[in-house]
Amino acid sequence: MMNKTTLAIILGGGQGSRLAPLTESRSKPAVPIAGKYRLVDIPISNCINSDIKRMFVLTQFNSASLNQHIKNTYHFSHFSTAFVDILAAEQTPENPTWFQGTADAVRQCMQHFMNHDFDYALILSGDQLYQMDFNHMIEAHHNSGADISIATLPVNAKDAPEFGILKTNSENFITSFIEKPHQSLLQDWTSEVSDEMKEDGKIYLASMGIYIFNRDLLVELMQNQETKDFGKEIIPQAIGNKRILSYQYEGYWTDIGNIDSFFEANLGLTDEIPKFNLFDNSSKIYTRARVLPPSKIAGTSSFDRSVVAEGCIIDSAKIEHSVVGIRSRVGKGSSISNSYLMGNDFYQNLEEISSNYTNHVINIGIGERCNINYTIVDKNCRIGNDVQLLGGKHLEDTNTPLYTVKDGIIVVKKGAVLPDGFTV
Ligand code: ADQ
Ligand code: ADP
Repeated sequence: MMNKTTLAIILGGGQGSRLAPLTESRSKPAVPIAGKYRLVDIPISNCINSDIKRMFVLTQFNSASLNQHIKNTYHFSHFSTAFVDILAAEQTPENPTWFQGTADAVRQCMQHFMNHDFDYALILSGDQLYQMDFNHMIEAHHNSGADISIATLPVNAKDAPEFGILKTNSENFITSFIEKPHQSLLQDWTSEVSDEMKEDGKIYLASMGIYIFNRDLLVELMQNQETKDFGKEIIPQAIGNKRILSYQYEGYWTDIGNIDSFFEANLGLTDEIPKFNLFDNSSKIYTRARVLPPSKIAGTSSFDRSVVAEGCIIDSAKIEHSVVGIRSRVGKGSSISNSYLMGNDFYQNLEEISSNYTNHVINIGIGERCNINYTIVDKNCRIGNDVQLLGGKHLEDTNTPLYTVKDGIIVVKKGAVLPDGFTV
C-alpha cells in the first residue's frame, strides 16, 4: 500500500444564492437533506468511509446550526488525529474581503492546512450527492505520477454547459479544458466513452469539481493572488504545464446546487431502488445521533413511496412520494404529495399546544385538512388548517416574506406561519 496522507478540504459554499431561501438563515452546508441529514454530511461521510479523517469545511458564513451540527456529530477518539474543522471567511489585516471564489477560499485558509502533515489535498464540493471511495482516485493519482487529478464523468449535451468540460489523451491525461461552454461550442468537445454512456448521449467528459493536488503544487499555485477560482482559472491555466489526470467515475453523482436539483435529489430517495442508497452498510451516511422516539402514526393514514424520519406524529394523513423529516407533525385529513417536509428542531409541550388552541396561535407542523403538493417546507413552520400549497409549472417565480416559488416548486421559509386557509 502507498504510504501517503490526505487532507480533505470541503468547499462548503459561497453565498448559496441558488439555494435561497433555504440559505437565508443558515450556511449551505447546514441545509437539511433527506429528512435527517445536512448537506455537509455527504462529503464528510464519503471521507470517513474512505478512511480520510482530517477535514476542513470552508464556508462563507458561519451559522449556529452548522457549528452545532459539526460539534454534536463528529466526535473522534482522543487517540486519533481525526477532526472536522469549520473555517469561515474571516477578515484579517491581509484579507479584508470574503472568499472571492473557490481557489480564493482555499488560499485564505492555507495557513490552517499547513499546520498539518499531508501529501495530497483532496478538494471536494459541499453540494453534491454521491457515494464514492476516494481511495481508488488517490491510488490512480499516485500510480500515474500526476500533479493534479480531477474526477470526471460523462454527461449529455443538455447538461454539459453547466460543467467544466475536458478532453484527454490515451493515458487519461487532460489535454484541454473549458469551464461551462456555451451549447454552440459543444461540437468540438466530444470524448470517447463506453457504449453504455454513448447510448445515453453522454459523450462529453465533465469535471465533478473533485480535485487532488500534490501538496507542493497547491502551495505554489496559491501564491498567485490573481487566480480566484479552480474551474475558471487554476485548472485551465495548469493544462499543458502540469500533468492532470482524468479519473473517470460512472457511479451515481448529482449536483444539488439549486432548488430544482435539490428537490429532485430528495424525492429520488423515495424510488423503489434509489440511486443514492441510504440503506447501505458499506457506505453509511453519518449524521447527528439524536435520541428521538419512533414515528407515531394514527388513524387511517396511508403512505406510498415515502421516506419518514424519526420522531414524527402523523394523524390520519395521506402521504405520497414525499420525504417527511424529523419531528414532523401532520394533522388529520391532510394530504402531502411530491413534497419534502424538513421537519422541526423541537417539540412543543402539551401545555403549549393547548394554550395555543385557546389563544388561536398556530402550532408547529402541518394543520388539519391541508393539501400540499410540489412543495418544500423548511424547518419549524407553523401551517394552519385548510392550507393549500399547490406547486407546479403553472406558478411563476415569486418571493414573499413567507415563501418563494422557483421552477414551480413552492418553498415555505424556515419558521413561516401560514394562517388557516392560506393558499398558493
Ligand atoms: P460549480 O459547482 O458551478 O462548478 P462553484 O460555484 O465554484 O462551481 O462551486 C464549487 C463548490 O465550491 C460548491 O460546493 C460551492 O458551494 C463551493 N463554493 C463556491 N464558492 C465558494 C466560496 N467562496 N467559499 C467556499 N465555498 C465555495 C464546479 C467546477 C466545474 C465542475 C462543477 C461540478 O468549476 O468545472 O464541472 O463544479 O459540479
Ligand atoms: P437537530 O435535531 O436538527 O440536530 P437540535 O436538537 O440540536 O437539532 O436542535 C436544533 C436547534 O433547535 C438548536 O439550535 C436548538 O437550540 C433549537 N431548539 C431546541 N429546542 C427549541 C425550542 N423549544 N424553541 C426554539 N428552538 C429550539
